[in-house]
Amino acid sequence: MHSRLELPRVYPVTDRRLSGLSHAEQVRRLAAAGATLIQLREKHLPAGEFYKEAVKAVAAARKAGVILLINDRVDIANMTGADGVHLGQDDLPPDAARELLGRDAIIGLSTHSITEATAAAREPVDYIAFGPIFPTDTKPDTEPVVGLGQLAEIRNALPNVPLVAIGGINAANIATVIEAGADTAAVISSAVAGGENIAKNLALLNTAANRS
Ligand code: TZP
Ligand code: MG
Repeated sequence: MHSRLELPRVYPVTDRRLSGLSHAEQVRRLAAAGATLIQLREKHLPAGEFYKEAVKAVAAARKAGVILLINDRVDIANMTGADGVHLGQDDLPPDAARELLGRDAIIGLSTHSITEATAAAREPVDYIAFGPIFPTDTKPDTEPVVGLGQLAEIRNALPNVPLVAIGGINAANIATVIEAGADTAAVISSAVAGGENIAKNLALLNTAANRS
């Protein structure tokens, strides 16, 4: 584990298709709605287009004073001056990303089992993400659902690790993931689906998360 990042309870992740908006516009709307930590997730554009979108999104994040992490692509995080990267198990390993991005970069790592999460805690990362907690349509190739029970087991095994829950989280169930031990819920569809609803979506998520 690298450092202790102050995680907000709600961590929105951008999606152009679900929102119908550019990443930069999603960052603006999410920041205006109170988000402080945002992830740019782009699975469909070629690298050059992804890079151009990321440049604009990083500028929007700077202007709004929010932290922006790039999903998967350490090179794009590096070149755009983003605050860091969110890595999957098949991306560059955390120590290589750390070497490229430097000690101040924020690095998160996705895990899908207790074994992966325990191994991730030994890496130079700032948080561990765990999921999918609930079924989700947003990531079709996702790993099997892990559930609240395994989330609680990870919290027990790794009491001090900054822990992000992901997958199928919405205003109706966000309190349960916080109660099971997550510091934060990463949310895609319940935050950005139907871009015009972002402010309302975030308000509902924040109210529900902070009630627990
Ligand atoms: N990783 C595990 S589940 C998931 C990712 C990226 C998708 C989460 O999307 P949603 O819409 O919040 O369920
Ligand atoms: Mg990934």
